[in-house]
Amino acid sequence: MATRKQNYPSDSVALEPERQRIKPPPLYKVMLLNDDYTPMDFVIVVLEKFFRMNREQATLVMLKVHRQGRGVCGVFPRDLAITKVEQVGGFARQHQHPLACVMEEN
Ligand code: TYC
Repeated sequence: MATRKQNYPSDSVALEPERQRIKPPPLYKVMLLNDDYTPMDFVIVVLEKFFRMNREQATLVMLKVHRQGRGVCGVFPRDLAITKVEQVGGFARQHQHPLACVMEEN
């Protein structure tokens, strides 16, 4: 007896590429803001400690913030950006400096 492959009904096609495509998670810029009181050396330490910069990179970013008012320290997924902002804020408070660190969707 002849057998035939059954046709799949069109609504069983579950893996349409268009439907499967998902957005990549949003990224956030973590930025330092300038102020008149936080010592330059402290800002450099922050950039080395929390953003894994070497002395030279940290100095350039610190000077950019000092001259332009703000500067990007790194770009991270949301949870990591939140952690960086909290870590920098906590460290600055411990040392009684007003240094502000903020995040912004990239
Ligand atoms: N403006 C500060 C000073 O003159 C230095 C500074 C740089 C402060 C960067 C904050 O995010 C900052 N001591």
